[in-house]
Amino acid sequence: MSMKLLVTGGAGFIGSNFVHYVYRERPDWQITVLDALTYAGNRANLDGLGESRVKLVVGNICDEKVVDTAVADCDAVVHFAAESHVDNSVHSPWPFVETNLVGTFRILEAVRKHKKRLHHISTDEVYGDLEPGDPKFSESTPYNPSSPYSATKAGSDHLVRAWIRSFGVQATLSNCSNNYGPYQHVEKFIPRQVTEILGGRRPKLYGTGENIRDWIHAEDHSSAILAILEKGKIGETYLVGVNAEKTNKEVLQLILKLMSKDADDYEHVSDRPGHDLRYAIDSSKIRNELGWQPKYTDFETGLADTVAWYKENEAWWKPQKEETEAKYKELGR
Ligand code: NAD
Ligand code: TDX
Repeated sequence: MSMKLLVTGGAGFIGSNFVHYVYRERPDWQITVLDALTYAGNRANLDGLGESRVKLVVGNICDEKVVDTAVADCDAVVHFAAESHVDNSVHSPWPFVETNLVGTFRILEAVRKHKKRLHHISTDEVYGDLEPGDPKFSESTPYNPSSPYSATKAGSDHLVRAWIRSFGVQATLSNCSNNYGPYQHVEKFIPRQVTEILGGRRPKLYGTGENIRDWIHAEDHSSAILAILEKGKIGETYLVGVNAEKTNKEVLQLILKLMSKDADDYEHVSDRPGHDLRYAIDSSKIRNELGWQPKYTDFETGLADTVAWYKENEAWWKPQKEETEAKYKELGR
């Protein structure tokens, strides 16, 4: 069935990967991207997509009128738009409260009014962190967020569930683990390290580097979202991950190896306040109920593709780099 999709935050990292994925996989769908083009959004992320099928509306999800007009004109909304970087949230929380909570409220009110299908994108960080031996997060893990970022994402999930229960909004939710792949802003761990090395500097590990993240390629996250949009049960939450837990030190040393550097050619910098120790996802539900399967089951292959993308796309990341490192310098990291 042909569909008119509204993608909020579609000029950001995962949103744009999703738009490219849907463009390829569903050739008769129309896509409108609603994006404020904050420091994290980039028009260039949508380059190469035909204007007859993909339209960019530059606007803020906190703006009631803009959201109402965009939602009225679509069949379904996939809601990615958010402030997404934990370090920024610890430094300056207000934009997180505004976009992640007020913005999600605006989206919910518009889908309620216009009776549209919604898929809300969330994160594993809403569950807090795990000790190394603890069982992985599942759909029934209690919420226990640690940072202003994860607290506002948790709040947005609660709003979505309340709108489902109280108003019958037709929504699904997903909570995914750490994504990597093309178009990720250089403030994030993997692109920061790769572009530091490309710029002739040493990469930077927070604290001891023993913190564990569960890595998924953004293309696999995209295929999971499409599966939920098409086959997911209204009101349900699906956790998305590919069983790829790694310490930050392991990831960094893999990057160093892929870029032909010595394994100890990096710096330890001061740790993130409140730094979550470990995230890990049990994705049995989406695999068993929706038959979803990832493509990138080997992390090193996906990481090598990503390193190659940053090598080939210096013109894309160079303009973000100086300002990003200036912010880190202020934080002492
Ligand atoms: P990103 O920061 O790269 O992109 C966010 C996009 O939203 C940008 O294009 C930005 O311009 C836009 N935006 C921000 N505020 C806006 C506003 N008020 N109005 C309209 N647009 C606005 O983020 P990302 O890493 O692509 O994350 C996308 C979503 O996925 C977020 O909801 C995030 O919580 C979630 N998520 C991310 C990860 C990850 O590893 N990056 C993992 C799980 C879930
Ligand atoms: O320079 C660095 N050195 C370092 O050791 C940076 C930028 C990060 N780190 C560490 C902190 C984390 O343990 O690497 C890990 C990953 O850091 P980020 O890329 O900032 O990701 P994280 O904090 O885990 O959050 C990400 O995954 C979940 C996304 O940014 C969130 O939007 C998503 O919800």
